Amino acid sequence: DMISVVGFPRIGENRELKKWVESYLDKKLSKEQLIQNSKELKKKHWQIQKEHGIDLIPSNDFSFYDTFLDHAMLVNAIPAGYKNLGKEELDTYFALAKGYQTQNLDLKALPMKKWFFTNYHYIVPEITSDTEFKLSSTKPFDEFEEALSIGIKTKPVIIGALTFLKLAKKIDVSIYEKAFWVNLLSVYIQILDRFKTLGAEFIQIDEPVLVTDLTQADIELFDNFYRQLLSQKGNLKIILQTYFGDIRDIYEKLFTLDFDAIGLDFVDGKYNLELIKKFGYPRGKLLIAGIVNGRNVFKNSYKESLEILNTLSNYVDKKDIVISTSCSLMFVPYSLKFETQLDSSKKKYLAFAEEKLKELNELNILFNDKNYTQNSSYIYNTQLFEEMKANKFSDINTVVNNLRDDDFERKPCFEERIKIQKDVLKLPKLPTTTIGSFPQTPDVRKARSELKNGRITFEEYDKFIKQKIENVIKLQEEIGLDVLVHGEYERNDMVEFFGENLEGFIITKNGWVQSYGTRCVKPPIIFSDIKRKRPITVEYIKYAQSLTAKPVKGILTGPVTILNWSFVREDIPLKDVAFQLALAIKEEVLDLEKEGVKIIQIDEAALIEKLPLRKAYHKDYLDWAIKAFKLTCSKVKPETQIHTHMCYSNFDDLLDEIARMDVDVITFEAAKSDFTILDSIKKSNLKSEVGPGVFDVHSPRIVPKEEMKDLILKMIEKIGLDRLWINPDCGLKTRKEEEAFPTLHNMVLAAWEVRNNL
Ligand code: THG
Ligand code: ZN
Repeated sequence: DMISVVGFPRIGENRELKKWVESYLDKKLSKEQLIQNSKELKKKHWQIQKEHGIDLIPSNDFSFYDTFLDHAMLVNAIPAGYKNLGKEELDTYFALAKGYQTQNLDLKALPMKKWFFTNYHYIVPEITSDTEFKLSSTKPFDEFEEALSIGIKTKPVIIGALTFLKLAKKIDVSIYEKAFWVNLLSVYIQILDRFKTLGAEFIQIDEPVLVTDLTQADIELFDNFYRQLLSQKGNLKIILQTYFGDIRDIYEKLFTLDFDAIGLDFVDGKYNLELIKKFGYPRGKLLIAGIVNGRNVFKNSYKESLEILNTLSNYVDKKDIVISTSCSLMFVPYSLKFETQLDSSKKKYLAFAEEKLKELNELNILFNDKNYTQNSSYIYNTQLFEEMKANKFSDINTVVNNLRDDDFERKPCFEERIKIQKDVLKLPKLPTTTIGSFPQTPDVRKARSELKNGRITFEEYDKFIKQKIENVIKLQEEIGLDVLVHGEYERNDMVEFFGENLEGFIITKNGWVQSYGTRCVKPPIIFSDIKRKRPITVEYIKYAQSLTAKPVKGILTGPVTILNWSFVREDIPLKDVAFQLALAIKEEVLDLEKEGVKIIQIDEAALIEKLPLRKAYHKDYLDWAIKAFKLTCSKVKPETQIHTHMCYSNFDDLLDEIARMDVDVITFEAAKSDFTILDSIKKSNLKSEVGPGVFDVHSPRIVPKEEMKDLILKMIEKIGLDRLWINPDCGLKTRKEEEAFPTLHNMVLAAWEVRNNL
C-alpha cells in the first residue's frame, strides 16, 4: 500500500545546484546564499514527491557534491592533511572534492570511481589505521528537520557500513578485523539515536554492495555489524536497501536479522524474484519492491510489473509490499515537461524522474484494483507496449546476423602492422600526443548555443570552429607535440555529438544527469535503427590535417561507449544495438582513411562500464563488446594506425581481454593508480603500444616538468622504450587553457629531455 522512492535527482530541474556550487567555488555566491538556495531546492523536491503520493520520501539524498563524500565527512573518514587546514566544514569538503593548492601546500583531490555500472562517479574516501571514526557532521539530521519544518517526515538515507568500507580505499587496515569496525558501529548507533530523538520513523540504509560477489568474510562482517546495530534500533524501522542486482549471496541470512524492510531491485536483479520463490520471504517484514527503473528513461510496462507484484503477493502479504523505484532516480533526467521539441509519437514512450513518480502511483492503484485489466491506465500502457513491440529494430536480422568471423579480424597481425606503421609515420621515440579534446572555452559554448538559438548561421559557426582548429593546430606545433588533434570544438560531448549525427537517436533539450560533482551529461536515447546519414567528423579532421605536416589523429567514439553512455531500449539485446552502432562507426573510419587520415583513435572510454557486477557474467559481455569494437576497424589498411583510449585504471584483471581488441596503441589513466597497471601490462598478452597518462586532467594543477620526467623514466624502466607514448590521462575539455597549456608544454619538454639523454 505504500510507495517508496530510493533517491531523487538533486541537481535541480535546470541544474540550479550545479550553477550555485560553481558560483560559490568561483566566489561569486556567498555560503549563506548557497545554503539558502539549496534548502529551497530540497523543499521543492520533497514537495513534488509528496504531491505524487509518495509515502517514503528520501532525505540526505541531497548533496553539494557527492553523498559518498558526505558520508565520509559524517563518520570522520578524512585524511589528516585536510582536517589540518583548519577550515569550516563546507570548505574542507570542497577541498577534498576539488583539491587545495596554495604556494606552499598541494593537496590533491580525492580520486573518483564509477558508481557500480552507472555513469555517476563517487569520491573514494581513504581509510587508514589512523582514521578515528566519530560522528562529525549534522547534515542528515539538519535535512530531516528541514523537511519536518514543512510537514514532511522523510526517510533519511544513509550509506551502509559494508558498502562504505568496501568501496573506500584502505591503506594498512583490514576492515575484517573487529577492532577496526566496532568504532564505526558506534557512529552508526549514534546516528540512529539522533534520528530517534528527532522523531524519525524509517531509516534507509543503502547496501548496494550486497549485489556483488561476496566473500565469507564480507558476509560475517555484515552479519556481526547489523546484528549489533539492529539491537539498538528501538522504535526506528530500518530498511535495508539494495539495488543494481540480486542479493543471492546473502538472501537467506537476512531472514535472521532484525531489519524491518528489505529493498530489492526487480529490474536489474531479476533473480531476486527467483530467490523469493525458492526461499520464501520472512513474515512481518516489508518488501520494498523496486519495479520502476531508476536508470532508464522508458516507460514502465504495467503488465510486466503487475506480473511481478502478483507473483510477490503469493509469498508476501499484499499489505507488506511497498511499490518502489529500482534505485535512486538520480540516474534519469528530471522531467519530460521541458522536451517541448519532442513529438508525442516518441515522447509517449518515455518517463523521466517526475513521470516515474506518476507511474509509481498508478501501479499502486492498479495493484490494489482487482479488475485492473479494465483500468484505463493499464489499457493505455499495454497498448503502448504492443506498439513498441511492433516497432523493433528492423535491420538486426539482415545485417547483424550476416556478419562473418573475418568481419571482426584485422590483418595482418600486430607485429607486421606496427613495422609498416613505423615506416610510414616516422615518429620519434616516446611520441607525444593528447587524447583528443582541448579546453571548451566560453566562446565555444557560446557559439554552440547561438547556433542552436539561430542567432548565428551555420556558415558563421563553421567559420568559428575552423578558426579554433587553426589556433589549436598552431598551438600544438609550437608546443612541439608529435601527433596532433583537431580539438573537438564542434562536439558538446563525445557521445551526444554522435547521437545527434546518427539516425535512430532521440536528443533531449534538458535531459541532464549528474556525472560527478557539478558535472552533468545529457545522454542521447537510442530509439530505432541506427544509421549513418553522412560523414560526421571527416570535414573538420581533414581541415586540421591540411594545416600541418604532422599527422593529425582522427578521433571517434567507439560503439560500446556510445551504447553505455546512451539510454537504450530494454526490449532489444544490447549486443544487437552495439553491432549496429559499430557498423555506423566503421563507415566513418573507412571514410577518414580514404581522406588520408593515418591515425584514427576509436575511443572506448566506457568499454567496461556495463561489465556485469558478478564475475560469472563477464565473459559474455566482453565477448560481444570487444567484437563490436573490432567490427569498426577490421577493414582498415595495415599502415593505418588504430588507437583507443580508456578512462579506467582498474582494468588490471581485464588486460588479456583488452589485448583481444588488437589495437595498435592504447592510452589510459595511470598516474592516479601509482602505475601498478604497468606491471600487469608486462605480464599480460597485450602487445599494443601504450600511453599511460602522465598527468591527471581532472586537476587544475600545473604539473612540473620534473615530475613528469620522473614518471616517464619509471615507465621506461617498467615497460621499455619502444612501445611507450607520452600523453595526458584523458581529454582536456574540462580544463582552462591556462591550466592545460603550461602542463602540456612541460609534458613535451619532459619527453624531449628523456629522449635526448637516451
Ligand atoms: N561523456 C559522457 N559521459 C562521461 C564522460 C563524457 N562519463 C564519464 C566522464 N566523461 C565524466 N566526465 C565528464 C566531464 C565533463 C563533463 C561531464 C562529464 C562536463 N559537462 C558539462 C557540465 O556539466 O558543465 C555539460 C556539457 C556541456 O555543457 O558541454 O563538462 O565525456 N557522456
Ligand atoms: Zn579518458
